[in-house]
Amino acid sequence: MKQFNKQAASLLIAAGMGLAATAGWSAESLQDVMKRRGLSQQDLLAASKTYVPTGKRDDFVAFSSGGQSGQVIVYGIPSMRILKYIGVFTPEPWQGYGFDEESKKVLAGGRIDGKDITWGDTHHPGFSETNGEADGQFLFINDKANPRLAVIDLRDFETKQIVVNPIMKSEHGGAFVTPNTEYIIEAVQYAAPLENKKFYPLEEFNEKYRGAITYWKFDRKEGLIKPEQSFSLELPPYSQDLSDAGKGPSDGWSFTNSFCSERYVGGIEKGRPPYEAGCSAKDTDYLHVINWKKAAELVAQGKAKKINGHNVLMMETAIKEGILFLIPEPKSPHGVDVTPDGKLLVVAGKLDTHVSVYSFEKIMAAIKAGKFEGKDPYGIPVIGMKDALHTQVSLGLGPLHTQFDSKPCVAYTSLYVDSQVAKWNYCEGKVLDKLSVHYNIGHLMTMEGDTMKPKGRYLVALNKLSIDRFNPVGPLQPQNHQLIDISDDKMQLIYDMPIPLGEPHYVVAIEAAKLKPAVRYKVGTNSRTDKPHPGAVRAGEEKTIKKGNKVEVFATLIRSHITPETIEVEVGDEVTINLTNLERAQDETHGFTVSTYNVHASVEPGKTASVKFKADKEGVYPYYCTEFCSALHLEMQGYLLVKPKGWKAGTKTLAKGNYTEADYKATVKKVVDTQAIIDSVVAYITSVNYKDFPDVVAMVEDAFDQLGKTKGLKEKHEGFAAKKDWENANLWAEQIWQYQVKTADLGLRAKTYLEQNGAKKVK
Ligand code: K7E
Ligand code: CUA
Repeated sequence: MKQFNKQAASLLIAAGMGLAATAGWSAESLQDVMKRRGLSQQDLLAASKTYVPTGKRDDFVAFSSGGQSGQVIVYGIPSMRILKYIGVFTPEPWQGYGFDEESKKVLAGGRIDGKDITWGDTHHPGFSETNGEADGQFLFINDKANPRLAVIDLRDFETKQIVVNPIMKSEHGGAFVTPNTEYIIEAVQYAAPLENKKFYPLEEFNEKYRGAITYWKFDRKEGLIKPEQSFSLELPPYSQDLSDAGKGPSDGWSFTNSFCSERYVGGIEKGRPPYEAGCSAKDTDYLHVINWKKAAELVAQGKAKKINGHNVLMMETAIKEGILFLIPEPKSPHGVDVTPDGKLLVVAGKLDTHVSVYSFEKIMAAIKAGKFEGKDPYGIPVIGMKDALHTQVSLGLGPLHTQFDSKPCVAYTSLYVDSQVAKWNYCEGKVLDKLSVHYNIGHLMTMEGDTMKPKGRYLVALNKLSIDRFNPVGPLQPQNHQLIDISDDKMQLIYDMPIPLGEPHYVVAIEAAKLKPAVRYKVGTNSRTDKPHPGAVRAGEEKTIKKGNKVEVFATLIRSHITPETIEVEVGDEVTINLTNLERAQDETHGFTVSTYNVHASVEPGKTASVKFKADKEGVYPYYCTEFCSALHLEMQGYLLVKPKGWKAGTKTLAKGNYTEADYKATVKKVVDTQAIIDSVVAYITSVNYKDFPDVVAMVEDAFDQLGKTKGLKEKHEGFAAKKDWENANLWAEQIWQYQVKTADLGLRAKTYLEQNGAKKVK
């Protein structure tokens, strides 16, 4: 390092940049920068609230829907730095998602009628909860276009499961979890017949088309949804929208709103007024109130009907058993949000200036007293709006979604038409503050804001249009996530973040400290099932097995070679390559691909992944590691030889290099010198309390693992030297040096880490 600084200094002097010039740069003051860049005090304050200096981390981690990309976007708050894209419904090449066999199986879970669907319209991510609080274990997200739900394990941020809704043709209101993640709620959007592939004309809309709500059973231990233990409720064709689960006093109940309870069927092409006119004609739609705990009991008692092999409680049963009620809600609403204490429900009608706050207590009282204002056309009891309302507050134009603060009674509602966030008090029903956003806000989100313990501090406005906020990139413009400081009485806009991957309808954020993702797998793990991978091998056990026309390779990856380095098959063979990454060090991922066979795997430390293809073309296909993993990364390569049928090897041998005794001696000297460096690093590491740093322990383990591989090589190169085989002598000595370089690399990294993290001398 010292040497590098000296070199750098002499380079600078050579380039004519003397000390005076350097002093000039460093003299630029904060005021100078503000002037030069045209920044105000306000800008500076905002910058200091969002800037996270190098080496520091964000307080919250956000998981955003990736909209039409079918992925999830992970970013930090307040820095708004993107941390990851998680492949969910769509292949994601970097992670090998959709290009290795393990992830293909996950995606195959999302096939509909035997067909791959390789995109998704993701809308609402939701965290798993324990006692109504986000617990950081799992994330769920829905696909509106092709009614599906996915499970992401937050131990490794990988998608583990996709399930297809058995009775819906589209869905929007997912994923919402019950307070202990007993169920994940998914509600239909556009009504259709519940039976699969059943045709009914639109004239039979009221009789044969149906809405529904599905309660997916989640098995936390296995980390999987259990379709056979899940069930649905048949609902009227009212275009059900978003849901929320009750909590605290309202636990056991769930609430779902709707927007086209007119049951209007459009047909512009036939001269009929369009859907938008017919679906907004009435002043109210219906909030659905469902007792899911009782519904689950009824299903267990066998009161459900099987539709497409799935348990469905029919409306008739739900009405008879008293578990389904409706309440009028104004007007074309978009979502229902239960307050953190579970006592109130907030509904905002897009075409009304009000938010309506309903009281769970009043709803229960009406149900208990049998006090209904009537029935809907399907016989569902309707509770009078007046009997259920707590208060109504006029907020502005186009109110959509609501989130909650850590401060009691404080809520934030998005105003789509006004392009504003309204801060208001839902207990007393008054507006507290308004802030303009850019532009046309859809959802908004506060930290853990839909749990029982919101954390306050920040709010993200998810704006549909960005218009003039960013450098132009053509007609398709990014969306704009705006960060708002909500710690004071007045909201303050502090950051604009372009989202370039799709329309993220919703995002959820969690305290970073609650997430405890692993940095490595147990060696030989299939990350998609979390079980030992049958294709895993340890160092020295690599092999290729051929049975008929099936070739299976059991390979390992470690800096900087792939074992084996040649794979020989015959044209037409079906090839499976299992790859185990033997590394233990953090972030030492290797990638793997074979030229033109459209396979790719990302093999993180400890993981085993496999790729499979038919070697249907004669020829020579290089394979290589796709992650720049080490100085000799480019050399992490090999050849797949696809030979013609019946091909016989000739007598020609591999060409030899031109090595002399002097080359060999120089290499041996290099090995001795490098060992001295390693010894000094080891002396330092063992002189301090390195065992108190788990990350360092892993690095040291890996370093010694690399060094251990030199065993026996000294005897080997000396043996060849004795026979004056300078090529083999030199190259085996060189291989020792390669292992030493990796050892030194890890050792130096460990040393730097210890120095920067205050390691203490031990006696
Ligand atoms: Cu766009 Cu929740 Cu799907 Cu509102 S949703 S904006
Ligand atoms: Cu391994 Cu590059």
